[in-house]
Amino acid sequence: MHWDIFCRVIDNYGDIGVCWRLAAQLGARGETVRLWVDDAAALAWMAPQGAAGVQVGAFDAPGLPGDVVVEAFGCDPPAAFVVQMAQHRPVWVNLEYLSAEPWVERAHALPSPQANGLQKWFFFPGFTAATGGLLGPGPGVTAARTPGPRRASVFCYANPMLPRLAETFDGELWLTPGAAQTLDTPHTRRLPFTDQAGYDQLLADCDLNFVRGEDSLVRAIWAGRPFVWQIYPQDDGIHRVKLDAFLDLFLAGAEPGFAADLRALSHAWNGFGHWPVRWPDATEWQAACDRFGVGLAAQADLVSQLQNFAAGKAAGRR
Ligand code: TRH
Repeated sequence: MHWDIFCRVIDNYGDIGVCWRLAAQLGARGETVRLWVDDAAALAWMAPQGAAGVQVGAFDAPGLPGDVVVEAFGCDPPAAFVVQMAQHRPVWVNLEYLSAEPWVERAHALPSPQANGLQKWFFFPGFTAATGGLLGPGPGVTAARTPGPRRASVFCYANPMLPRLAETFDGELWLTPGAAQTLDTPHTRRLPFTDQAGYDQLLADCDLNFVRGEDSLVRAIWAGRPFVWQIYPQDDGIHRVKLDAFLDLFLAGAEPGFAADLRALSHAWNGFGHWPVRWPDATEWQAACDRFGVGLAAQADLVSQLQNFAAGKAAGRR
């Protein structure tokens, strides 16, 4: 099928990061994808090689609609394009932000009738079988860690706990560009931006990963190493609820002492508490990551679900 993906870059790299992964994974499965983005600057380092089957174009100058239109994060395709959609009648999907909150299961795949007679469908990524799933791991990541001292990668927003991390982490901190690099100690290493495959490899190559936002969280899960998540902060404070919803899922069945320690560390890293006295137990942490990753890998990934969803809706209309 021919897919049009619309992406507005609001902030940071997650909007384009998620859209690029989606586009590239669809392209790898033989779909034809046009990614319409209002700011493609980050693709220069995130995806310098491009991807098979994927073309990138300007958000406000798309061609005629193909078979499926994916509007990322409610970004509203240009009005003239929506007029064309009423004529061409593609399947129209609003790909929403990732959240572990329970209501996502109820909202996933609901219709949203539009004024021009078209139907738009909500598509919610998520961590449980009743959601749209997660963008799967990229190919080519080797799980083997290169030798060397214990190390943690750090990708974060401005974070007052960075000095506490530097004081208490026993090993090297590998800092990605941005806020993490405000830290400067003898045990830090400053990394350049890499492409997405390089970032995925970095996560597999570290003993612990500090990740942020949406896409790097999912990458950390697939990397299978212990991780701490800094959630994207929202003015209304709802991010705390979302963080806890995720921790509830991640820590289900975990040993209670370890669960309390990881929750305390996650809260501190997100500005909701004091830096804890204890690091979570490494063995329990690894076991929790393994359990969570195995469970998720057994579920249908987002691209497969989206392909099936779009094909089903297209067939239903005939
Ligand atoms: O950049 P982010 O903080 O993006 C955020 C979140 O997605 C958030 O949910 C959203 O609401 C907000 O943007 C607007 O974090 P995220 O989602 O991890 O995106 C970073 C992308 O950058 C991801 O695809 C990984 C990629 N990346 C690289 O390719 N190379 C690198 O060196 C690094 C550090 C990241």
